[in-house]
Amino acid sequence: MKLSGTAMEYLKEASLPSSFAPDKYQTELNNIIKDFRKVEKPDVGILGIPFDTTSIWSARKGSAGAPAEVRRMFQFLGSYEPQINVDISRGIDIVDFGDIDVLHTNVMETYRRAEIVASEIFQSGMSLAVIGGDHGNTYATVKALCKETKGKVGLINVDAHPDVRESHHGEISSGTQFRKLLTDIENPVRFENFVEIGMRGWENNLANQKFLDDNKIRYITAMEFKERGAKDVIREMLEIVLDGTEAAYLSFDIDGLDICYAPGTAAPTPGGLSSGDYLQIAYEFGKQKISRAMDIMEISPPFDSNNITSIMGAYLIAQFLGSIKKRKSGQ
Ligand SMILES: [Mn+2]
Repeated sequence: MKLSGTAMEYLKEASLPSSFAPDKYQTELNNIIKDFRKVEKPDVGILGIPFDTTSIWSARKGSAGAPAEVRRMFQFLGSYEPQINVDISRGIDIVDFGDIDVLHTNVMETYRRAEIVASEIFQSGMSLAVIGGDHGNTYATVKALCKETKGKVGLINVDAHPDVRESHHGEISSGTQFRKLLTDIENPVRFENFVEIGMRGWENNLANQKFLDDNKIRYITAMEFKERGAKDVIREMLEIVLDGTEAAYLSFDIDGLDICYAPGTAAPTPGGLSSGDYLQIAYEFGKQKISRAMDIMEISPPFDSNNITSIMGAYLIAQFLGSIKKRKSGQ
């Protein structure tokens, strides 16, 4: 596929590691993902945003390194998942767009670049998996989808935190993006099409809670998730995001996972969802006809332990790819 000269100017090439154990019966994920310029009409693409300038948890920054580290973990993945019986080695065209050429000293210019590239990708009709970066980057990519659909976007945030703070000194950060997407852009997401899942923990504050309550935003705490179970919560989640919308977007802050599944993040939080819960959410979401994008934010490799958090990122990408294959093949 072709992107405009402007979009090409804002992209940097990213590399995938080569295969480690050739086996004629095993197709590795890295050998399935193609350069976007070489596939005419891809089904789904991967885009990195290596940018963590707006991280409000500055003591544990490092998510700018996540796109490279998550891609590095692709080398451990093949093409088939027995639980969902999906093989992505054929019947689906997957491409890598590389990374946004970010400017670490200029937040709004970086978001502008990400928005331009994401807009062109969405205009082509394909789906997109984004690897951040701090969670502030979600502002740019959701904004692109809102523009494309005049705000008819269903939005899910799986996160320990609601990220609906008021802007810090008027500026956006990794704690303000959802409030801005709901109240402060040209074609905002409607409150009734937004749901937050996994909220918990002592990093939170009452002012944000009041914003959710005042605007009747549906949030499902980690405790409620565990009491009801994944299946029931996912059913409600889909009802909210598919109601009168044209596109749906799933945003994962990796800290929605329990601290034991995601130590490598800015705000590791006890009492959270399991890795299986995350995979189930990604899969059930991706199977929906109007699911257009998923992002994985806040993986911070410098604070990771044995690559646990980065492997989880790679798994979520693979799961999303698998769900799109399933949708495509009508299985
Ligand atoms: Mn969070």
